[in-house]
Amino acid sequence: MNPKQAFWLPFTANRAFWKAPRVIKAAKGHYYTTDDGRELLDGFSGLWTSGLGHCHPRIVAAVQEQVATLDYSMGFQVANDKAIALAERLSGIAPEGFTRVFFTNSGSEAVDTALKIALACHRAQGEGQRTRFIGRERGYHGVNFGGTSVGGIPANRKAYGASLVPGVDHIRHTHSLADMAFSHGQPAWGVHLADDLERVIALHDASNIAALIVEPVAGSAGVLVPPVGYLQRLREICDRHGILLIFDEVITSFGRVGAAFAAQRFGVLPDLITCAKGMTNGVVPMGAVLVREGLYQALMHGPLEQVEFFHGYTYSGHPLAAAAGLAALEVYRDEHSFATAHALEPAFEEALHSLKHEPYVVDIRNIGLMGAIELAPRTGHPGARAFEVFLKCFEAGVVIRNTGDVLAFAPFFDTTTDELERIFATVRRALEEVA
Ligand code: PXG
Ligand code: PLP
Repeated sequence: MNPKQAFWLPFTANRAFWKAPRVIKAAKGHYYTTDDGRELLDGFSGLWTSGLGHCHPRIVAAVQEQVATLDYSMGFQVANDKAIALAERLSGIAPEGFTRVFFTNSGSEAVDTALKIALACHRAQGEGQRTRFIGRERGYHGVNFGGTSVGGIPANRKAYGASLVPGVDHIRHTHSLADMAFSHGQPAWGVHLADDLERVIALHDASNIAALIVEPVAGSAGVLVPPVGYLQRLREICDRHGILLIFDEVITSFGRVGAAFAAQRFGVLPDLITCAKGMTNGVVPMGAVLVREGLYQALMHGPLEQVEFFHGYTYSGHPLAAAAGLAALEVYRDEHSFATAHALEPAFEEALHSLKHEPYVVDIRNIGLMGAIELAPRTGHPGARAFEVFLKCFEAGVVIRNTGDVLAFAPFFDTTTDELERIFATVRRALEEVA
């Protein structure tokens, strides 16, 4: 074995990777620099993470100052000033009523934390039998056991079989090529798909169900945009049955859909929100669960010296991550970043949909600055065509993302029309070449 290949890459075709490694060594603004000195235009904002661009000077400065001031302090029974300040700021931009913030280090940890909060709150309210979770087909909720179990991407579940968390069921996903291909924004068709929740509730009985977890816009499965009225109907059904609604906003929060949270854009209030990625603009790993006051209060009983929620990570509220988060939130506010992102949406939509007649394109979907182009799979080799397009774009100096047979796009909030032009011209050429 070549010792240079000790690094096992996540969600990567490792053997293919090491035949022709793609290695980044620097980044600034909208561009990466590779180890062989090439400049690449980033069409995916990191990994949905970095809407403000790479190495934003204010976030860099905040992290540099923090690391020399307080590197780490014990996070259990002791707090640091930056985590306290960030929780207050997050609660300030969250939808009305989300008064409490539990910090994690990733979206996956935020998801597993939210699932545990849901169980603990039901139990504290005398409904300890509510232990089942409902997810959705094609949902992605990270890779820990809870998130993998409520997730609905078959490849992510296959290797773990019956060892996933028991008591989980899934409702149908919302995508239908026949009924909504090439929709701009929210599809007009499909609100009735929310009624599938009633089927699953009838099967298990509402009294056994703790929570439903969905992404407001499914990201990893290839940008599945909720049909008009769909999220509202999920909310109504959950309310009717006392089921908590968790919005997994790891991708959709902090400007990606032109608002602080997708809950605000779609006008639907969940009970718990998970977020990560854009919280620090991707600069330091961090996630969080935002919790409504009533749920928090449900756990705040018993003797004062007693721990109310037996859960937490060594690095929950890490001062470096919190400093990065505070700086990111300040930039979002000072530069009106969410409005900037919202303003770019029409140009992005137009550029994306201009590829409608290119070879193999069977669907194009978008909302906010999330976009997907779905390709017809190559017979016997699912995903191969999109992977080739990704490779060709990378060689041509543009970074996009492929998942299955979907090409995904996530421009920066201030990506220019020239840059959009370049991204999609590069994809167009790549599609013609794989033809
Ligand atoms: N929930 C959602 C909705 C996510 O999108 C996670 C949880 C997990 O977060 P962490 O920080 O543990 O990765 C995510 C992460 C892609 C892609 O290509 C998306 C994610 C991660 C990697 C790739 O769409 N989302
Ligand atoms: N494994 C061991 C042996 C540990 O001691 C700890 C934390 O103390 C963990 C796992 C969990 O690590 P973290 O708190 O960073 O999630």
